[in-house]
Amino acid sequence: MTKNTLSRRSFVKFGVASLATATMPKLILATVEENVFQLTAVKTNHSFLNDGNISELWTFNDMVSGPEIRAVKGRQITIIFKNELDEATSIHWHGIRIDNKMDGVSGLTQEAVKPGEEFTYSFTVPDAGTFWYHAHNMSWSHVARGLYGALIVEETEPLFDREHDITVIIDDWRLDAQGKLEVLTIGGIKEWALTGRIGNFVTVNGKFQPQFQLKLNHNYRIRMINAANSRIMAFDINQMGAITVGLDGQALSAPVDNDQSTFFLGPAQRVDLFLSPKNTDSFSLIDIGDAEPIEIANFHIENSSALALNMPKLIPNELPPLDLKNAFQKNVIIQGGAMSSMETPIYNGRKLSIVESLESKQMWAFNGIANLTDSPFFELKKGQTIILDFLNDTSFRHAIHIHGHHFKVINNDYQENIGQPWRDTYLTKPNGTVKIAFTADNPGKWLLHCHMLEHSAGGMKTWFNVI
Ligand SMILES: [Cu+2]
Repeated sequence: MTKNTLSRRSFVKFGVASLATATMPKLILATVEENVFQLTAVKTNHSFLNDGNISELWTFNDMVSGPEIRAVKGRQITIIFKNELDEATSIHWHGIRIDNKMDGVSGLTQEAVKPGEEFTYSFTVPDAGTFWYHAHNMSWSHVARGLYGALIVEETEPLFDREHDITVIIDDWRLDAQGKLEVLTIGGIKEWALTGRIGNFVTVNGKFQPQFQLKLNHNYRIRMINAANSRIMAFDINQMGAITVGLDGQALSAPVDNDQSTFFLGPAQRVDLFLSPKNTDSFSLIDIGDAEPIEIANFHIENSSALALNMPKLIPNELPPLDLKNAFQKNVIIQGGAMSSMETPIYNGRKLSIVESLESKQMWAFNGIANLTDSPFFELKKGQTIILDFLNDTSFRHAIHIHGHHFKVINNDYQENIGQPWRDTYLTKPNGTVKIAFTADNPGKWLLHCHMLEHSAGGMKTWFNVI
């Protein structure tokens, strides 16, 4: 946490007044009809500390943490999007293996929707799981101001009712000394060159330290989503007695009984947990990813006469298998940022001077090239498998996200470990290497970028073509 911001302790003190209870997942307010939803981007006046200090947020449907959209696997859903802001924006449906035209990437798959205009998104949701949606035009600014929400795709046969299927969408906001959203630093050079924008006030479902009511021996699914611009969270879920059953919207082939004590949740990543309280001790959800642990929510367990029942079984979605023997291979070096061996990147076809790099804020790159180019980073035929061999040659961690596809980490010998989970976002370590593979079964122009949104805008963004 930077010195010029409020300490967390003072927020905890302030926060007591705004302690929220019974935070059920929000239902979308504007369900037009079955499988048709309305999302309107608007300005929202919001007091984080309930003390009269008002921040102007940008939200969907005037809700801090936008309305939760619920769909059923295999259905087509339609979202009528209206932009009532003063800036153009678009919506990306993170993790959905989607029709490329509907991916919502301004400048690649569509033009950003201008103020006062509408755009209708309509697509099939092929996978049951935990997903989310967020603005994808100037997302470093638009997401920091609140343009995001959960997108939950339910199994065709529901496994949990709504009371037992809990969404925990986590965001960090950067507040100033008055407790208002600090807008001057949105897009600041330090935000771009270092870790990205890290907030000092963490909310769950838009609320400060909400309390969830659970019942003894009942079975719950907890869907955790990291909606922060750049914060890497970490949790010790042994304290909750939970098991991991899904990552990035994809059910694991076998649940993980968490003997390793900590899991990381990088920007845009999701984890699904199963949880059945076995005693009535309340417990806190604590993010231990920062220097100081942050209590972000509390779970209160009510007594109940229910008998313990077996957890339901998740059925993994069907993803296109890997063909590693015939895979196309590409080396990718992640470069740039402060303390980097790369001085400046190539941007718009020309190597920048240091001054130009700072002025244009283009300071990150894949293989020396910052941001989108006219021709794709690589091109694949539909059905081809690709292996991307990453080296993170920077001093920072990066959350590498691939649009339209889910991938597996493969081992150093380029062999598939069948038990590896499917992911859409992978957290790389400084000086770390990782090989990932996916089968390009979905034609179109797809983005590949860091989900630290400042890094992405600062150049760590490219695209590939599937024909
Ligand atoms: Cu990054």
